[in-house]
Amino acid sequence: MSETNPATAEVAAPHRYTAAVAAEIEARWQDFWDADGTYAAPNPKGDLAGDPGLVAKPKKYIMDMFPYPSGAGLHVGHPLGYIATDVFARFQRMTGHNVLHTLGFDAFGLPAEQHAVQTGEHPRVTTEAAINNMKSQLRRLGLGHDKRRSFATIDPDYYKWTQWIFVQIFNSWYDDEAKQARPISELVARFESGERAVPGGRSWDALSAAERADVLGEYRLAYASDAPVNWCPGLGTVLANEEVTADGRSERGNFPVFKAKLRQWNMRITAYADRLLDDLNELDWPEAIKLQQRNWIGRSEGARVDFPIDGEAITVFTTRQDTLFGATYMVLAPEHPLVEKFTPAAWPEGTHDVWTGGHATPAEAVAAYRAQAASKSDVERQAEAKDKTGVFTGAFATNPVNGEQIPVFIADYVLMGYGTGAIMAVPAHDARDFAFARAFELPIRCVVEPSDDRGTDASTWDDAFVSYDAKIVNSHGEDVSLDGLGVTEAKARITEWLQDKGIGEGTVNFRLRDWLFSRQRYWGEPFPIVYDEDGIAHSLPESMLPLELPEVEDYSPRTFDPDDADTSPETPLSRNQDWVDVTLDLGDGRGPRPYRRETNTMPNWAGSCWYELRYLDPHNSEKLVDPEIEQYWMGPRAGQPHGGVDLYVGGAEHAVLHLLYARFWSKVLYDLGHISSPEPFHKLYNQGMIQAFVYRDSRGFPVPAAEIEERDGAFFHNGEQVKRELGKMGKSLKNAVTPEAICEEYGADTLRLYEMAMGPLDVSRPWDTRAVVGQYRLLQRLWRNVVDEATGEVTVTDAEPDETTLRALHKAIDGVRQDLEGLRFNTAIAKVTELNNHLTKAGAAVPRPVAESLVLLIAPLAPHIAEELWRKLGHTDSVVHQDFPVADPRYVVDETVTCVVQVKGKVKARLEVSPAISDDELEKVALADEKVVAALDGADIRKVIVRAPKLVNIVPA
Ligand code: ANZ
Repeated sequence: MSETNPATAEVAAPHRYTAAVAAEIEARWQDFWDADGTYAAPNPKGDLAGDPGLVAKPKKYIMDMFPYPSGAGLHVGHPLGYIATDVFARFQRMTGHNVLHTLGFDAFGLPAEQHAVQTGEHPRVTTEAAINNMKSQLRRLGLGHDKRRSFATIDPDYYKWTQWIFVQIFNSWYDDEAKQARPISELVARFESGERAVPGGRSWDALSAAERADVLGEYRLAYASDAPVNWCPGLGTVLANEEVTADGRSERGNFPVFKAKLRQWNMRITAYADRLLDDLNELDWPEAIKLQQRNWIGRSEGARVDFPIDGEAITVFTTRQDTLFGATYMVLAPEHPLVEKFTPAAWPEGTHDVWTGGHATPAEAVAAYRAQAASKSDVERQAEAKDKTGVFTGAFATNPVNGEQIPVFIADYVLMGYGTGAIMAVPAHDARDFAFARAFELPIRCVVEPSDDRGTDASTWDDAFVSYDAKIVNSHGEDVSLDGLGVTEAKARITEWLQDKGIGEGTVNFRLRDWLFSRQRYWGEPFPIVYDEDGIAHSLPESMLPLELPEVEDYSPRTFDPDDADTSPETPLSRNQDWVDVTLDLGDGRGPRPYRRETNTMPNWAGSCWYELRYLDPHNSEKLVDPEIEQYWMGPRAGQPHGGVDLYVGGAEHAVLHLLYARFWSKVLYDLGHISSPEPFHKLYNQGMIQAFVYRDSRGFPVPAAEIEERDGAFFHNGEQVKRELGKMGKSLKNAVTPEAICEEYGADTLRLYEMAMGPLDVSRPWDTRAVVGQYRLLQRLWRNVVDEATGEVTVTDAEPDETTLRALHKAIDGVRQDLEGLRFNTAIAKVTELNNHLTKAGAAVPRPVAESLVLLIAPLAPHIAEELWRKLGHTDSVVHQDFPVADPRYVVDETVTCVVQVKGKVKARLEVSPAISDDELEKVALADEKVVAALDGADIRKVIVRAPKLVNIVPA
């Protein structure tokens, strides 16, 4: 279609769909939808109860990963997922569902706090300003959110319940027999009655309050402990492992991170390792994400084996107990508590020089090596490629299967936090042990028969032979032999033998660690915890929640010289004395007493661990969530045995932490009877990223993408040629495009269509502002098919649609329905475009039922123009709750074409086939035809020439 000069076009076509018309329509319908409550999803009860007719429908709960309200606002890359869920939600509304779709804000966090540190402005002020800015940006996109259900995690009404959940977790323990969390009071009752022995063997009555608190601390699902943590003096805070880079520095700020022991809150997520793993099977998540969760949880089946030493034992964890006869030395983590105990005063007679590291005594060698290891992160210590370092402790332990005395080393490739912190080393069959044995001239003994031609003399090998599917050799002792067994049988045999002897047992080990749950920050949820004069932690009663953040003078944690490991954290909250030291009556019968508040705050993840529940019942001040309402939206049902949100869309970067933490909290709340769904998100979908072109000048600096000129495939900025590459969109790369800019130029419906048309939703794609106009033209043609551009009158006719139009319409309906259901929005748009083009080409007034169906088809994608045209077509109720068109199957089946089949150049058969049939398919059909078979009469075929769909020519031999 030729472009007309816009100036003259306006005169000739005053009612054309233009950016100005779009702006007017969009603002008007957005106001209407808000005032009308068009997107309000009724609950079965409570203050959001409404329309029982709607509640009787099947529900769909469609959710986005909520945004952090950044001061920079949104660029066009951010709303990709929000538009997608909106299209899907609108489609579900039109196919008979009561749809819950809303969006809140994940608003605690570091950027606002850092801004506060720099400017003294309260983080709440900047955060709320950012929220308001984002809300207006999002409103302009026409997202059909139930705004009554929106909230921010910083709202005291919200974090009251985050704190309340913390209290529930604190006051529960994991009952390994029942495999579920239970109230800690039940455990106390069992200790009191003697039904369960108190660890340490004393009676519960005989313990002091502090001793009892210590015992319970070993069971609580939220507990404080002196834990080795990642202390970052440069940031003044402790970091989770995931926040530390592979080279042992802070992900944010790039400061050194040290191992230190600090009293910290932890969540016992490890108690749920098995359930977190097993329940993944029932979830409709991308396999890649499930795999990442499985790896993170890291379940290993193996054995614990005791190696006797000086009348005691060092216990190792191994997944290869079948290789016990090949263990020629042991390694303890440098921090292992038994190291001192077995380290002799002097090097034993004949100690190898390379084993001592040049130190005069074992104690000296150990101390020096420990200092060196402490400065490295776990990841660095485990790096495969690195040279293996370590030192002999001077001690020998006994290999229990053959009585051999084997030397005990410390080395940093063994981590204290995994297994037992001690290993038996089998250098012939483990790559790390092999490298270590070579470096320290230790014996290497083959016990798994190599499948290649290297032979069984391991002293001649270049690397370890690693196999789980081979025969065990060289493995017989006085009363046990594994020779000739496969790996699996050997594992079973030796485990049984160890168990019989009482020196080992089969065991399962997890890579997952407990979740470090405190931060030395201001802008987070305060802990609902106070300490009494004995230092015992008590949770606050519900009546004291929310515990609001106090005002403070200074928002910064105290930071230190980044390289000074001998420092410890000081929290911003601890500086408000009036808030910290309080007299309270906790309602526990002890009356008013002085307490000191916990001054750490919760980590960023806390607020996003349960927000899917708050959307359900957002104003409930009595309960976390009303059970009936939770059951309605989240409860288990056919195909969703663990319940959960029907569709959760967000970036793949949240594959592990957020999703794992949220799953954990759901399980605890489920165990304690507060909710009916043990999983928060039934179906998960990761949208791709919108990328953008970055233009760099000759010095490599990005120049503003908006100022680039393109000539013959080259790019210029102010006359200078620049280089183009693909990168992230954002301010720093000077290529951010705001949704407002696109809305202004074309309207929100065009922006929505463009983002959805760019490609499959889960694939990343480059933004191209110049291509947006394509979708604008689609909407202009759509408009023109319904509205006369000169008069503004509706042009549809009451004449019956012809057969080809009916076919085009019903094929579109059928395809668009399937595409929207399958989140294939790009192909849905292609089908709508095809139909629209068909109508444009037909050139005549569009029959009313066809026009109406077309408007309904595009309504989920471009809701404003659809609402406008729907009303223009004479309807008085909103397009939002109309039924989505259903295809008439008579018009969907393909018309057929006649295919001529020749044998030796003579026509032998005519077949009715689909015009879309492939050459292969057509050949098969032709060869199977009775008349063709008869004509061939068993002759061999030399050649078949196929020209689908019309001709097949068979040449017999
Ligand atoms: C002997 C052995 C022989 C091993 C062999 C492997 C191969 P996954 O599968 O990841 O659980 N290991 C145990 N604790 C360790 C620690 N704290 N630090 C470093 N390594 C540790 O790995 C289990 C294996 O990793 C264990 O099995 C142990 O080495 C090592 F041919 O024991 B194995």
